[in-house]
Amino acid sequence: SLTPTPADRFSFGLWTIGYNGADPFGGPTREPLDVVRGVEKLAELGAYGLTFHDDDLFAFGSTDAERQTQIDRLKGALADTGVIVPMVTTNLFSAPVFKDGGFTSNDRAVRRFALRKVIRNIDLAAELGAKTFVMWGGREGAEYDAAKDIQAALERYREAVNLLGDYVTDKGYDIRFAIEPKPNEPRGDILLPTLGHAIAFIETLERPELVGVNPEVGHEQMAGLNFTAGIAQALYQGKLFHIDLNGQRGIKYDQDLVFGHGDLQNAFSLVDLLEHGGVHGGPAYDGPRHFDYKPSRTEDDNGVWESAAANMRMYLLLKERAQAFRADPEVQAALEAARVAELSTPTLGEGETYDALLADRSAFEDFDAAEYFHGKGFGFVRLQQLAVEHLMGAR
Ligand code: GLT
Ligand code: MN
Ligand code: MN
Ligand code: MN
Repeated sequence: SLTPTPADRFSFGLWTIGYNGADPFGGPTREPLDVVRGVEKLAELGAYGLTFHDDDLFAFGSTDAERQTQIDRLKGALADTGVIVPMVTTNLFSAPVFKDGGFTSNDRAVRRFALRKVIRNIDLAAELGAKTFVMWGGREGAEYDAAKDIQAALERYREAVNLLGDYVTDKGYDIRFAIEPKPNEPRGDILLPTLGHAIAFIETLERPELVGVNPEVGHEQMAGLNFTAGIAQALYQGKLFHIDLNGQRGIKYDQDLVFGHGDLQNAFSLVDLLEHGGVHGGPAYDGPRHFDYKPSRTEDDNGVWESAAANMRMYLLLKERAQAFRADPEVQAALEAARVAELSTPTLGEGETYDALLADRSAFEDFDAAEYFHGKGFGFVRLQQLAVEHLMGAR
């Protein structure tokens, strides 16, 4: 069905539906969004979850009382609607104090403050039952090579994440961390710029099992990378803890378009992977389908909710198209002709050693590599044509 329900596990950041349209060139186009109204609207549209940064819910510098009032208002709205908070994150980028980063600022006092701010918000995440804590380090980086000792910065990043791992473990919190990569913006160059960098970094941690990634469609595409392929590697390495869905058109500033409104073919293959890429063809990922988009600056309040609904509808449409693609006998024949499943057969036989491989004349001496290819084209183009026809609704 194309009607979103909580079973679809769609979630939205409070900063997405709450984006007021301000940009580096001009002021806001919309009124601030109250969290209670946000939760009610999401419930009405069929979403199951709301996520937020501390500073989305209560302004930076709020008193304890102001902070508590907002938490209580959120809790009331959750209780009234059944909406849950699957993920929480901390804002270490908006306040001027973080202009050179939080965990990796050159200024040690800022790093200590950042850790305290995160720990305070982890306590809130646990209180609200969130299972994932996202860390997007948009200010962790530099514009100038001499200004940042990158190796020291990575060591401080590591120190911070190790400490937070100790904290949730000692507290007995059922929370895992998800690092969100981005190549640039707001910094000229951001640390852990792609999901590959992040996964390599995670392996250096004291508790790597507690830490995964939260890749965002647009962020990987800003680096010119294939998002679906990156997600496949994150899944392969057991590191896809969360996902930020949106749209991006090419290598430029972070557009945060509606999911599917950017590279539609890649969105199709992504949904196909998430829904059918599991070991037995079932879902490969069962976490929240989290939208991190920005309602365009041209839109009024009505456009905010139209675009929120559009994200979910795009996902469900793509899921429907991907199901039709998988079920089509011609697609199955094209997959067979392309020998896609053959890649799952190990290259060596069971128990075969390199000695046996070296003794196998058919693998080399008698293998006519020069002639072998004739009549053995893979037919990938035919397969792709079928995929695009399904995507277009032409089949
Ligand atoms: C910020 C960023 C997003 C991240 C958010 C999580 S903050 O809006 O642009 O991509 O997911 O901190
Ligand atoms: Mn983005
Ligand atoms: Mn973003
Ligand atoms: Mn994001």
